[in-house]
Amino acid sequence: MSALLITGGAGFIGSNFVLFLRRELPTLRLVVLDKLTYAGNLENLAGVLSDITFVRGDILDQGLVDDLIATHHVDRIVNFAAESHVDRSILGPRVFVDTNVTGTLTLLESARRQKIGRFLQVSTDEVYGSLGATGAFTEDSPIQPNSPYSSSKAGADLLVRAYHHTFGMDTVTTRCSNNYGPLQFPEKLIPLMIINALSDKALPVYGDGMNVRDWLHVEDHCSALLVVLERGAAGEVYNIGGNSEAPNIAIVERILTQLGKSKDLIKYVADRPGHDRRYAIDAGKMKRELGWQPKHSFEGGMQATIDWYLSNRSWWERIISGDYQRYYELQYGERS
Ligand code: NAD
Ligand code: TDX
Repeated sequence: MSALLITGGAGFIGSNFVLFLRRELPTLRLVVLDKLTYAGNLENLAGVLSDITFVRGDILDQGLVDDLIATHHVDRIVNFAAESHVDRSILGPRVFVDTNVTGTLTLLESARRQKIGRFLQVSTDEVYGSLGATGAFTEDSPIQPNSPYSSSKAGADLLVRAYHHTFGMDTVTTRCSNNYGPLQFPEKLIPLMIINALSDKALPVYGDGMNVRDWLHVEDHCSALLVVLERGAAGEVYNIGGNSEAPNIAIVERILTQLGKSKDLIKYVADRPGHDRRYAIDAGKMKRELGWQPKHSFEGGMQATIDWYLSNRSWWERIISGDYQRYYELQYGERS
């Protein structure tokens, strides 16, 4: 019987996708390959580990990927595995190219040689660069990445495109806006601010706090990915977004209000170098061609997310007690 290979399935979106598939398609065989970097957490999959095949390993390991595909009769791959944090890509870009570009190439090569049925590349709206005050990214917007992270994701997207055009591989690429929801690693804006507020620590807002992101609940991203995996057209790109734009400062204030904490905790700090001003996704193609729409409202989704972090303290307390502490010092220690 065939299986779906999910790479990066112990991270934030990947683990939500595994849990989502177990609920939606319980008979589908899942093989998860994850290196368990600082961002990968096997605890995210604790409830389903006995129902899936989990392999700790690197997407750069061609022999391992070849073996997994052959042994488990993998016929489709969804690639989440990546270095995903923009600030880390500014501190050290090399691993972003290794994992995001060369890692994707490694998967594509195994997929091509073994004639995989479909390859879904999970990409990001950040490959399009930054918007002015109006407009939204469509699938035809130029690729203009501005950070080492987004340029490495763009590099991977271009390889996926080339494998379709040159080798006739069945590939689909999704470009999603900012996700939020349960199990998000606390280096990202929303969980970082929730946890700092709960700990009465300063909330570090970059620049003037008016950079805009377009937020989508992670479960809506998962439902969109399944639709693209099953019904997307080969060689196509699909933008995924929730039509929920907000400036960062509004998100931070919302979190403080919901937690009953003082706005005095907000601390404006030095801006992120090359900080993209605004992202907004036009997800019209997903709606027109595949009938997909998000289900969560931003208000309800945020309320539920804050509640999740309140009731899952031990999950994030274990994370922030370890290696993450050293990154936090490096990233925020000297910032004024
Ligand atoms: P994450 O950092 O939480 O998880 C990444 C996972 O990949 C981790 O489990 C990690 O251990 C694993 N990984 C890293 N390097 C690996 C390697 N060499 N081999 C095998 N596994 C490896 O990231 P996320 O936020 O869940 O993002 C998942 C994907 O979605 C990424 O490709 C990201 O670019 C994309 N994306 C994320 C967002 C977002 O808002 N988080 C939005 C759009 C697209
Ligand atoms: O401490 C902070 N203070 C702050 O003001 C952090 C961590 C972030 N920010 C700002 C920077 C951004 O404008 O908040 C915004 C969101 O930042 P991140 O959570 O780091 O996300 P972003 O840089 O927008 O990228 C995210 O969305 C697209 C994901 O991390 C990527 O993986 C995804 O591709």
